[in-house]
Amino acid sequence: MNEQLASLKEHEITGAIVISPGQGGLPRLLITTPASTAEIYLHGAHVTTFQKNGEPPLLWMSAESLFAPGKAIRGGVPVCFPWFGPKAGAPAHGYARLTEWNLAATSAAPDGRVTVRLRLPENLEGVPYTGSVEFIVTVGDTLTMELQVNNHSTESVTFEEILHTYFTVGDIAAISVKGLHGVHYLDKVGGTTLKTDEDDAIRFTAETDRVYLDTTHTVEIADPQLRRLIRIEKSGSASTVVWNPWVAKSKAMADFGDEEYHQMVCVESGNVGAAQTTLAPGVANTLKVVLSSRLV
Ligand code: TA6
Repeated sequence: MNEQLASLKEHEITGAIVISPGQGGLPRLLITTPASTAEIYLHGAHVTTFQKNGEPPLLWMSAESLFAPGKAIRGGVPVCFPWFGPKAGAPAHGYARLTEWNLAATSAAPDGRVTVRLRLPENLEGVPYTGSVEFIVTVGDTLTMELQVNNHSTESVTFEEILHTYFTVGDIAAISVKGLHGVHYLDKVGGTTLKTDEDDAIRFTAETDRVYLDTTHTVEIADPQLRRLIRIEKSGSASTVVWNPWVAKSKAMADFGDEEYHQMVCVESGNVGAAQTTLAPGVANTLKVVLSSRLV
């Protein structure tokens, strides 16, 4: 066993957490609770799987995803930090999802819920950001994720952040996404246009890429085919992004199957664009998302 894996093994918890090489040989935590199972890779602090007992997987993963250093994992919950979207001469959605995070702590509560605390290495080469960034994942009947940024430098720091969550759906053409009625959004398909969501729910008939502005709303995904209602609650977040690549964009992504768009939708929670966060020295903030679901 290599040295890294040996030191990681100290964080295993009998019956709750097993740490072993996952896809691509990347270190992976396999989590089992009385209510669910989950997988977290140190690469990108990436939650790739969350599934409640008796339900289909809640998180969607592409069968074409790469699992390699310096490459993003396609699906699950990419942690996009300290920027969102493309950036000249830098990786899209920031470097956090391309970096191997440190495993800081693991714990199991008496009720079986498992908590994993991951820490982004500081002073990364060429990274214009100093501060501590931790990602805390709690697995149980629900999936709770908290991205905590603490500016312990002497300068203000400004960043974007989003948990770019991919959800499994039975058929994208049959689902509806509720909770954003009346909210302004930037429509990013064919340029960027400011619009207002006048519909009672979002339904999908084409590529959809929307950045909803100044919203703290809880969002629900109603899935008639899987007979499931998914609920996305958040705090410390003013932005919600809704995305499905549809046909052309699916074909254009090497790590995304041409027909996979039928079974996924992204509902992402964070602070992007004009909602970017500025922390004064010594100040911290937390982006928190709680995912729950029930069969209906
Ligand atoms: O959040 C939606 C989005 O910004 C889309 O525009 C699309 O680029 C998607 O993220 C996926 O980005 P990625 O870099 O992971 O391929």
